[in-house]
Amino acid sequence: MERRAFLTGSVGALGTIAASSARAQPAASLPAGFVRLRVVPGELTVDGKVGKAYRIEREDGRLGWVGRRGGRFQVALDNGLADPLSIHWHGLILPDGQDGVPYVTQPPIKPGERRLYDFPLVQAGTYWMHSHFGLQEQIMVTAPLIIVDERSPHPMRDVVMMLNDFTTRDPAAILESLQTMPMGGMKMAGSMKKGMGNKPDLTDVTYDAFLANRRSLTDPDVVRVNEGESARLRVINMSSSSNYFVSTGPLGAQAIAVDGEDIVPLAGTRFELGVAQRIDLRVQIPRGGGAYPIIAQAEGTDGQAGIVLATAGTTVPTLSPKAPRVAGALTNQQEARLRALRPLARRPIDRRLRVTLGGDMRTYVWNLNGQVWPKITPLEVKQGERVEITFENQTPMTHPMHLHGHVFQVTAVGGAPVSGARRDTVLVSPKQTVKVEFDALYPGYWMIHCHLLYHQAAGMMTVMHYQGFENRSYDPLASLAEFPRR
Ligand SMILES: [Cu+2]
Repeated sequence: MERRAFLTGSVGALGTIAASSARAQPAASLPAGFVRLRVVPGELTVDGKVGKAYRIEREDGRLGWVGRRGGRFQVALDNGLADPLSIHWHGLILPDGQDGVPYVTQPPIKPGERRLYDFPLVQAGTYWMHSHFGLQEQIMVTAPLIIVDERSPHPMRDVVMMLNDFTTRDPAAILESLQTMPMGGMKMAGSMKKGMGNKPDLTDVTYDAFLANRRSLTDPDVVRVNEGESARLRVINMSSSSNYFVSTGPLGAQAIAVDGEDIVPLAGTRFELGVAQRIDLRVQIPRGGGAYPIIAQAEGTDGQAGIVLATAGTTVPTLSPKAPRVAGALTNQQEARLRALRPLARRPIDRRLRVTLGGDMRTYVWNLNGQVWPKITPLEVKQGERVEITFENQTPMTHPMHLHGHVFQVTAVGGAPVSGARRDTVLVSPKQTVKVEFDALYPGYWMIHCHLLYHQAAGMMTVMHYQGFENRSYDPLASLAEFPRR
């Protein structure tokens, strides 16, 4: 019932305002109710190293967007960069034409151009936004997208923890070294490899630092909390190619949602978080207060980032961006333990799709079903079908697999059936098979891809297409011809 209203007028009424300059556009010229988001260049100095850190910011300079369930996502997005861009609203159920995939659902937004987005919010939870253009995600064209549920029975202090991997290098040079050096990044000279004892099957890019809320642990974000209160930590992995272990230390935590969707609470102190995934952790600040670091250590490295929850008058401890030990690999055992709070209704599967994950570090060509983007054949589904996707990982590396515009339920991890979490990005461990299910309700062209930025850029991406769907404002198949090739 909601879907009809949702799709009506979604694409045609929007379109592009050919602004002379996004920078010159005053907020007053916005349509009523719209929020202006500007993408602007920026830099960060992290522990003495300077790197690009672009911003998607509101008028008040804060990153990203916050809304409420039942409202609308009404955003005027201004490209304040010298390059084209395209922003994807990660995890949202939305009209295909506003999904922000350049050359597939929309033409890129030119420098100085404004693009309008307008659709109803049918979800609530922790989402994010990031560029889907080129390698802009690595230079932190990333921001939170939070949808608050005002009906939530347990109001909590909301704390957002954004994780980014930070490099002083040009991402294009990183990709080129991965593609041209023997054994990918492992033979790379210089600062990229310095001091990092990682293995090629865990991480293929070595970073200068890991950041939480864009800060290093040498100068962390200290969030003021009150003793005795509960906080909802919305941890968002905005990294380009780093998975993390998130530790709450002496604060016991309960994971209450993943990728925006509620789960049966899972207690713990150390949680796995793959690239592009989110986890909401409920923590309780003890009576008596104190300072409580929340630490994320990157898989396969000794690098870590974090924030500190601190009550008034507490001394914040000195923290190091280097952990005492190199972290091992994520196991994906957590995934098998997650249970959706509201599982999909059971019904027979109408269509089974198989997606094999292939490629290797040596050639650094990555594929899905043997096909390398953009030379792909879309996977076809029909509206109304219950669809199962089986991800079969044939490589010795973990891949975070993301489906656009849908929320799936994990139904098997490594061959073991589960009534798993509902989410939009699932890790598939080396040689592992993971199954997911969803109802095909949203006609369009929807990307399926590995969310490791350099894998995606090296071909690990395909499209799921609804039979009979045509994008009237934009012809994705014709536009694939424009897709930049290296
Ligand atoms: Cu991958």
